[in-house]
Amino acid sequence: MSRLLDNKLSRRRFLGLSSCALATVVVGSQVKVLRALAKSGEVGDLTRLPDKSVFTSCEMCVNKCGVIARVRNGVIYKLDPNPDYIKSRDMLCARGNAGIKAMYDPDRLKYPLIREGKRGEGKWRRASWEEALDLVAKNLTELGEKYTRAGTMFLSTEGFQEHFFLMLAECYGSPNTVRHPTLCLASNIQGFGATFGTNPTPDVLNADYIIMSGANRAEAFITPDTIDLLKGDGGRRKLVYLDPRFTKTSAKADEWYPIKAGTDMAFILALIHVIVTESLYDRGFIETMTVGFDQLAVHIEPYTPEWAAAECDIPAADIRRIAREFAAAAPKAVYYQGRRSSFFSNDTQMRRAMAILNAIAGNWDVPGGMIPNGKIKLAEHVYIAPWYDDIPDRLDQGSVTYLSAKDGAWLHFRDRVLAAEPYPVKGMMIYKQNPLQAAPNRAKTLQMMEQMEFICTIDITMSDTAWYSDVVLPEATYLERMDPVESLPGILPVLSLRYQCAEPLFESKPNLWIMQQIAKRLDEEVFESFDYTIEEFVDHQLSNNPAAKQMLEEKGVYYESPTPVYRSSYGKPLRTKSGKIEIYSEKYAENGLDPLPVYTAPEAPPAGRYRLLVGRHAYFTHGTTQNNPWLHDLMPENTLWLNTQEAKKLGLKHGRMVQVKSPVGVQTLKLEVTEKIRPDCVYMAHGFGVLSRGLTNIYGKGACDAALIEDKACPISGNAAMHETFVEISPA
Ligand SMILES: Nc1nc2c(c(=O)[nH]1)N[C@H]1C(S)=C(S)[C@@H](COP(=O)(O)OP(=O)(O)OC[C@H]3O[C@@H](n4cnc5c(=O)[nH]c(N)nc54)[C@H](O)[C@@H]3O)O[C@H]1N2
Ligand SMILES: Nc1nc2c(c(=O)[nH]1)N[C@H]1C(S)=C(S)[C@@H](COP(=O)(O)OP(=O)(O)OC[C@H]3O[C@@H](n4cnc5c(=O)[nH]c(N)nc54)[C@H](O)[C@@H]3O)O[C@H]1N2
Ligand code: SF4
Ligand SMILES: [Mo]
Repeated sequence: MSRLLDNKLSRRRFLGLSSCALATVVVGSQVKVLRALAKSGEVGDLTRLPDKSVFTSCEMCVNKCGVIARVRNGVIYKLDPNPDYIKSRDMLCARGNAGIKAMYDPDRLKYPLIREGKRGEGKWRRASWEEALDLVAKNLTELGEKYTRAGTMFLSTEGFQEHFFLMLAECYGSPNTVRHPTLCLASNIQGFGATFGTNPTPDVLNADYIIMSGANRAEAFITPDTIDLLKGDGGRRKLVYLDPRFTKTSAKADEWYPIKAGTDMAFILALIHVIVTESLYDRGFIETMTVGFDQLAVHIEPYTPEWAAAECDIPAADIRRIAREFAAAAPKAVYYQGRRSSFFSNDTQMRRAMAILNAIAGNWDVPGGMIPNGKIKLAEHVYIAPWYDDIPDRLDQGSVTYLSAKDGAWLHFRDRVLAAEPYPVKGMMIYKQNPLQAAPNRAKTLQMMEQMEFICTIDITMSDTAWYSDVVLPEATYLERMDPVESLPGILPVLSLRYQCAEPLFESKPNLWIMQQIAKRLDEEVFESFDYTIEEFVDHQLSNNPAAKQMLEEKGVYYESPTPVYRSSYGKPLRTKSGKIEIYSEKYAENGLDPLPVYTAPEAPPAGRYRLLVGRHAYFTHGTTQNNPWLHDLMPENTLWLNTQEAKKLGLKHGRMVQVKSPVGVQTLKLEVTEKIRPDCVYMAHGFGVLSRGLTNIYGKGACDAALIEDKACPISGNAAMHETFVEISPA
């Protein structure tokens, strides 16, 4: 039989499952996956030429690399990179290759399921789509009557079919969409947005000097451009890297500083101090393109390198030298902001400091600088959402200074649900989000879910969140769907199209179909907005661009220029209040916020406790790929990184089980004694310690960071502050 399945055929696992009746009902039997595949034929001799090659795009992480699926007899036997796809070109990372196993995974969701026992007990009944969808529509209708339509929240995370889910929320009439940005990058969007009017992308391949802090690019952007970047370009480009941990990026950097966590702003303000006091900035650029430099010059006076050195554990001489080198390389010099900014509660102001340093280097929209993202336009999807008179404001309205009406503020929203303030929310519709792993303080998320009258999750696996739902609907995986065209922004913006590579296995269905079926049951008027096929939808999206349609068909990707276009923002007002780059933010001053970033030191870990850090691991995407059979084999569980000297002090040996206790939870996992982390921090990879017995590879393995992290947040953007939790470690 094919390599696609051999992983699951080990006798141990097979027996393990068949001896557990509950799990068998949930995940279906392994034999059924084999049968489904057998029906579509053997994979056969892999040396023969493939029958069919289909363009798609990887859904294993946000990067969306270009993929060509090789298909024989209806079975996908290999995923290859699409060489025409500029960013990913000739490679797919480990997760991208393992995408095939997301489809041929015995643990995948196969049928609609309806909960039988208590929530989280794991007793499920296989249901027909008809019955499951009727139940969803009935609950949505009843909840709407009881609590208004705002009484149901719609949680979702980026994905090519997310549009239809957000449309359902709007057409149903709930303002309460709660998306991932406040667990991810909301402070970056806010901090850079307040300065440049947008969150730009660093042009790393053309930069001569890069300072990267709070971003582990070698494990978060595992693409050829990262490899080009890390190769160092014959010594032309210098990479200075700041991370309390020694990561894969540290290994490739020219200089690595194990900065004290939470003090990046001190380092940045000191760089600005040197550049301003030594007049190393770009005067002409500052005069024509920015506002507020004079206020900055006064503001940074106290922030000397000597002061910063004591804060962030980086020698003053190095800070001074790095500032001079950065300024000398400018404008081909960038302070790289990364993507995730859910670190500390001062995150938005810290990102402002990053943006200001970039601005005074004059690196705006030039080669090697900070480039505003281009985006290729698609024909707009116009639909009419019904109007309901009784819909209140968002539940989290007013909870943070700058609330995104589309994304909400995740942790604030949860607090208001728990307080039923200002109104009750009793229904949850969830698409492609797994808050029981992703949102800090898992106990609180469970509490929120417990008080819900109805929870429906649409997923491809039995995630922890699905496990605690009432109805679970199986979406077809990305390889089994045609998806809408996605316009991916960036320095090299592209259009990406996912063609269907294989028939959906079992009874899984694409999200568009699921949304259509729910809409139809809710209201004929609502259904009108969903009444098209995916092919018709794609044709409409491309109706203003026949060249794009042709190139997508021929190459699986469309771009207008294969090389970056610079200076397109010059001569036009930026999307800030003044139309210029705002070093000093009037907007912030008017809102009672510091108009220039003011440093406050993070709380130090109390004696005997350690700061818990989270961050990317190259094999895994968030809490979603740990159970994937191929990736699971690479790393079957997570460990707690603890510095050697601290382990000695605690008398704890490498490999022993330890208990990790925070103010909100306790977890147990294996200790990894290592020099790769500062003595005041500990780290664990994300996505283990699951609650769901439907994830048979990882259930019972490792520990869950979300169960330990306290729910603190940035008051400006609402972004979660995931690195402000201190933990105690003791023998388990
Ligand atoms: N402790 C901790 N928490 C974190 C982070 C961290 O590093 N540590 N990272 C944060 C960041 S940056 C982010 S962006 C968020 C991400 O967290 P989430 O927004 O929850 O996203 P994922 O964890 O990717 O979960 C997505 C869910 O979608 C499912 N899924 C995958 N593909 C499909 C599909 O095609 N269709 C459907 N319907 N479902 C699918 C997966 O099985 C999974 O259950 O987590 C944040 N939370
Ligand atoms: N392999 C993989 N790639 C991914 C993802 C994934 O889950 N897996 N998720 C994608 C998503 S949604 C996102 S948002 C991005 C996130 O990717 P990145 O933006 O690179 O962010 P992280 O890896 O979460 O965190 C970066 C590093 O910050 C370090 N750090 C912690 N505290 C501090 C501090 O105070 N100062 C400094 N200087 N460093 C600190 C951590 O140790 C960590 O190594 O990755 C994307 N790519
Ligand atoms: S980086 Fe890896 S997982 Fe992410 S889209 Fe590319 S191939 Fe897929
Ligand atoms: Mo993210």
